Amino acid sequence: MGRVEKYVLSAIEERGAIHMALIDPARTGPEEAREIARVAERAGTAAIMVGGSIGVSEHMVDDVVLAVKDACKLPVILFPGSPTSLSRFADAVWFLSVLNSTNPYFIVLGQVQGAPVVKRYGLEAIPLAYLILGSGGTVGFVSQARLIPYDRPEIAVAFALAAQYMGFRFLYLEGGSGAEPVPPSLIRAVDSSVDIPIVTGGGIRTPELARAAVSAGADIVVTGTILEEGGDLYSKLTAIVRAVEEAGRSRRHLEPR
Ligand code: 1GP
Repeated sequence: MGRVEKYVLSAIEERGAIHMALIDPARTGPEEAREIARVAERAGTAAIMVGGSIGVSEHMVDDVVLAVKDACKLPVILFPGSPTSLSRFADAVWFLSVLNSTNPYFIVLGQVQGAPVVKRYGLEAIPLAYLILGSGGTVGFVSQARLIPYDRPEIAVAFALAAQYMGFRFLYLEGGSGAEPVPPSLIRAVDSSVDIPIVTGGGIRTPELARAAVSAGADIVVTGTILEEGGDLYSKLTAIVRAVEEAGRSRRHLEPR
């Protein structure tokens, strides 16, 4: 296990649950990314994810990653939508497989194309099973996912178990950027069936939604869209980070901070 994965696991253990900020280089340029990273670090975000499912080139990822690295000390974890959006300047990559895609490209062939690049760039690869649920948003469309309906938790549980038995070390329950968040009842069903840490994101815009996801069993909450909307980012992020960590600590019966 690499340095970033160890950091992520120990941050979950210490804080109960953690927040990660997702920057999509197709929607956020390096200058804005620099500001988001600075604020996110101050607000208590644990790591910065960089990636997007459409319109992202390696050059765009490089520029954003370099800006983020310059602005803060948080680890940068790539969240690639394709093998052409890897950056040699990042710390790690969610080495993800869209397990419920109908197209083998998104399950394994894109990964085959990207793996030698990951090796050449010396990126730490963190194996992640990626499930797209609900309406799935753009990523569901682009990755040709057979979307798991929100009222079919048993399907999500079966995928999650398969992911764990196949050796994936993290599981991402994705509702799609800007879409309806994954329901807490579904997160709870998955959490009670598997041991690997659960990441969730898609449509989480308020501390209440973040808290509900963690209380149901999410270990990592990812937000992207709210970072792009302007306003008082520090207050927004602080409130979300606090909600995530409070819910995590109480779920794990840790002392409040
Ligand atoms: C998308 O889950 C992430 O992959 C983030 O979604 O943009 O809705 O926060 P949002």
